[in-house]
Amino acid sequence: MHVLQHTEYGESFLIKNVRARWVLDSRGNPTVQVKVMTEGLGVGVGYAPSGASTGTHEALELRDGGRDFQGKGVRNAVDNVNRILAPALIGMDSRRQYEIDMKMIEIDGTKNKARIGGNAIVATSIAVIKAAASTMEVPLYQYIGGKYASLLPVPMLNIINGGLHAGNKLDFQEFMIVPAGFSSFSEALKASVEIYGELRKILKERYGPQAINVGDEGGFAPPLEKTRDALDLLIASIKSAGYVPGDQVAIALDVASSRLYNPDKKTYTVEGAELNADSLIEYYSRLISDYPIVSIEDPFHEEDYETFARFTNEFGNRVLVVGDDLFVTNPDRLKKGISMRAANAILVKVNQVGTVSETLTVVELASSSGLRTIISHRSGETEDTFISDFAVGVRAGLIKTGAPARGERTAKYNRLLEIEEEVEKPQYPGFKVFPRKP
Ligand code: 2PG
Ligand code: MG
Repeated sequence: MHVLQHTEYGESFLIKNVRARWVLDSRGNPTVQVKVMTEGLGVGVGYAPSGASTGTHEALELRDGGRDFQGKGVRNAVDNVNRILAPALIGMDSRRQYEIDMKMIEIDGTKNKARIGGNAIVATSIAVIKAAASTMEVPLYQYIGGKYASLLPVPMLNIINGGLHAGNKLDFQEFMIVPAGFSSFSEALKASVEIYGELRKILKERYGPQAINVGDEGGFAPPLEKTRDALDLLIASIKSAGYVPGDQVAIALDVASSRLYNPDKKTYTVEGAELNADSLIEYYSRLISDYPIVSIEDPFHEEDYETFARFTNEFGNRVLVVGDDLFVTNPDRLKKGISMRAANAILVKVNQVGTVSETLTVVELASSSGLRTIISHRSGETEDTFISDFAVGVRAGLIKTGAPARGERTAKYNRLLEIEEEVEKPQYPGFKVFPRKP
């Protein structure tokens, strides 16, 4: 409403100050933090998370290179916020998220946010939306989703880490438990924590104390080599905690298969064998029959829409086929995926595309096309809990944010516990967000 803009109330939303600095992420690497203040004394703090298994088509994370921080410094990204973005945003209405995000994109001028830096832009974008919510004095999830946003997400907890996230020989990157057979988020989280505790015990007994070291996302990184050994351990831990695999707790995988792909031979290296796409489908098919698997992320490499589509056609009524590196939260790549029916779910990471507005566009596009959305952390995270509020705000129904361990992961779960208590009538969708109960 036009009138609002010119009242005192409207003026309180004007951006008064934007300030960036470097802080540390969960791997101890520098990252960008941005604080935005409004005239009405609203404050929003945003952070850039950071991936290890990044998709080729992601927004560019601007790193300084050189000797400082082994080349991982973010001085340029921080300077770009303070010197270029700040003067452009000061005086703008913090509620005009889209306008602000488009302004940053225009200033950057590249396709992948390479000049200003995807890390600089995403931290600023998140800080702006938080500052607006804070000025309005509503919780962020309500600012995004309205007064009645009350759908808590089903968590997918990565409790055995492999691939690029761990120093073991597991080919698949993530082995997740999915506590879908409960009636509330807190009960589901409680079960997950108990299963995590049982897994710790079992690993220590079988493989010794070294086996309970944790990887980047708080999951254990035991010295395993075989996918089925990891899956058997999940089943054993679920049972040992007193829960029923499949009925109460299911399993999800992130294969992150681009890393296993050999483009010259067109094969994937899995447990020492060279598998072509067909053999890999066969391999997944046996896993789906033998274990209560409800979701497989990036089963094929990031350019192979065709095999994704074949797989979704055959198994999409049994599992979520999730595009992460395939879609990189990019509207154009998602559109292509939708037209080819390449997947039935998308992993959503704000920093892959680089702004809150573009992420909202992707979520809307996915939901309106019948795809499930899973809001996701990165392997390099901070104490920021933006994604918890975002997941509730957009009614995603699913969140992936690591094991129930390490502060940067538990911060997200803790925030969801808080939201569950705060909303009037919290809902937990359980197995409804999956094609079927395994
Ligand atoms: C993934 C993510 C998060 P990264 O592949 O899904 O788990 O990992 O942040 O390293 O890309
Ligand atoms: Mg992934």
